This record gives sequence, C-alpha cells and structure tokens, in this order.
Amino acid sequence: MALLIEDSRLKPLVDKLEAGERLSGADGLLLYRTHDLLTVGYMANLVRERMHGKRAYFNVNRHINPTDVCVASCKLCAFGKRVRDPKAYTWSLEEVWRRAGEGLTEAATEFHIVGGLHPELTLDWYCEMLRGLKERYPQVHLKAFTMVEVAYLAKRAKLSVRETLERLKEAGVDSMPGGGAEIFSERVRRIICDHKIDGDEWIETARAAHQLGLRSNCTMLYGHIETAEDRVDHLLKLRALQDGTGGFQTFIPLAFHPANTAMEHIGTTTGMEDIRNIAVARLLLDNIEHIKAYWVMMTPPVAQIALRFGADDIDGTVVEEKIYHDAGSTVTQGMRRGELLRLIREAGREPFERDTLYRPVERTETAFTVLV
Ligand code: V47
Repeated sequence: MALLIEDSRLKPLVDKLEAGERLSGADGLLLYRTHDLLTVGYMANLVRERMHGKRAYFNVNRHINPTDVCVASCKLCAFGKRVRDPKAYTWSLEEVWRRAGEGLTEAATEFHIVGGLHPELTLDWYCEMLRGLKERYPQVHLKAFTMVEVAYLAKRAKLSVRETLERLKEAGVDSMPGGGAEIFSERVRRIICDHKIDGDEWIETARAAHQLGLRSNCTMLYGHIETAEDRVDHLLKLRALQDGTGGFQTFIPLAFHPANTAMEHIGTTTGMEDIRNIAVARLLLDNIEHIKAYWVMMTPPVAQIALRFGADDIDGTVVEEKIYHDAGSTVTQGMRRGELLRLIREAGREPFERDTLYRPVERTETAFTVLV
C-alpha cells in the first residue's frame, strides 16, 4: 500500500530520506510547521528502524544531585536555589556515597551526577566525590557534570576547560550528560538563562570533552519562548559539532516544565509537540546514533509512543529525580527494570539493556556483566 501523504510539501523529504540524503535547515522548518505528523513520524521511524531495527535501549541507572545550590538563577529552572535559601541542600561527601548505594538494589550500571553551580564547592571536592564513588562502586559508570558545571568549575579553579576536564576524568568521570544546552539562541538565552555560559561556550566545552575522548550526550529545551527557527538552528549546531568530533552518543529533547519557575505563565507542551520534537530530531540529527525519549520528562505513556516516532531509547530506572519534580512533574520518581521492559514490549519493540556506552548488559539473579 502506498504511503498517504497529507501534506504534499513533505514528498521531497520522503524521497531524500529514502535515498539516504541529509535534510536541510529549510526541511527542518517544514517538519516543525506541518500538521501532517503521521508523515513526519513515518519518516522518523524509517530512519530509526534503519539504524536500530526493533531494538529499544534502556539502562539501570541512578540520578545523584549532590546540591541544588546554584548561582545562576535561571528563569527556566525550579531546581536551583540561592545559597541562603532555607530549602536549599548540599549533601556531605559521605551522604553522596551512601545515597549512591541506595540505587544498587537493582545493580545500577550508571550514576548520572549533576547539580547546581555552587559558589563554595571546589574542583577538589568534586574530584574527591568521584574518587570515593569509584572506590565504593568500581563497576558503575560515572556520567557526570553538564558542560555548564564544567565551565563554572574551570572559572573558579582558574584553569582552562581542558585542564578541568582532565582532572575530572582522572578522578573518575567516564562520560558526560547532555543537560544545560537549553537553546543556543542568544536572544532567548538572555531571557531564560542569562547567567549561564552562552551557546558557543557550551559547544566549545563539548568539543574539548570529545577531544579528550569523553563521550557526551546533548539536549535541547523547547516549549518556552523559542521559535521553530531557534530549534532548527540549535539542532544544526549540534549536527555540525558532531560532524567534527563524533563525540555525541544521544540527543534528548527536553520539554519545558513551567511549575515553580519564573516562567510559570507559559503553558506545558502538548503530546503533539513532544512527539514532533523526537521525530524532527531523528530526521535532522543523522549523525547522532541515539534519540532518547526521557520518560520522566515525557511521561511513560508518551515516551512509549515516541518509540514508534523516532526514539530508540527510553532512559533508565533513575530512582530519585529532582529537576523535573521540582518543576511540577507528577510521574513516579523512579521505575523498576521490569516496568521498563513492559513499556518497551507493549510498544512492539525489543528491550535491550545497555550500559552508558550502549554495550549490552547481561544479568543473572545477582550480578550483571557488560559485554565488551
Ligand atoms: O540541564 C531544567 C533542563 C536538564 C527545567 O544526558 C528543565 O542522558 C524542563 O539534562 N523544565 C536536566 N527542563 C535533565 C537532563 C537529562 C535528563 C535525562 C538524561 C540526560 C542524559 C540528561 O533539564 C537541565 C535543563 O536543561 N531543565 N529545568 C524545567 N523547568
């Protein structure tokens, strides 16, 4: 049966993709503007299945947020608190190490570690935290610190970004998460995250990490005051860096959650927008292997649908999530491994447990092995 294309402007894009050709910025804009989401989804699924077949990846991980103290005061964020805010917290090193162990009930293969820009915690403190984690949990991959945190630590330690990354790597960082990129448009950044590094600095920090052999993820925050042009520009900047370094593993579109932020008047994104962002990312980012439908951000039911609209990864068990829950998320804090398996299977996909570097993980009742 022939594909029924409702919006005929999409036909040349279908032809390009079937021929394996790269889409342009103008194509990206059309993908954001058309109402024909089923054709967009058809194309994204075509690419996704070409790359990953029926597989859907997940991992057993634990999020660790050692502090929510942050000097940046971004309007987009409900997590960061001023240092004197009575609701702010900073865990001691012992507390970080103890809490990390609480995720091990399901034998986590990854700790995902991010926090605020704390004005007093030093690079040495973070390095000691990493060494302590490695000592106690040597089998667990440390995916730690956004480009924003690294740039801030470098500034405070009066070191270059490269030297700072070298120290963190030496202390135990194995790879880096994708947060903090927000949207690269300077016009938008001035409003939503004024005191953060700018888009170029985010890109250059990621480049430095990739040059040191650290893989990282990347993200885009959408659903606030950005335009379709801003989104396309952001995705093409990530694609250009990836052409140069090949260091990105996974892209994660992040829907803005307005509750408890300084932009509460903005409505939440719709399911259409969330699914569309997954699909457009799969289509424009032809050089980034994985597109993640982060279930905490999308909700489990929408993440499940995303697995048929371009996403090949659903993230992990998470255990304790703060950033989205501070911003009004009402989904559960963590998910059991078995629940992830069920979500994936019901979407008609084959669950594939991966470690952070997408190597297969095999489990017995009491242990796991990463197959290298
Ligand atoms: O860096 C902050 C964003 C990010 C809000 O790399 C907000 O595997 C929406 O980066 N509404 C944290 N978004 C999440 C993140 C992430 C999550 C899962 C996996 C990975 C990965 C990365 O969330 C922040 C910021 O960009 N954020 N506040 C908010 N109110």
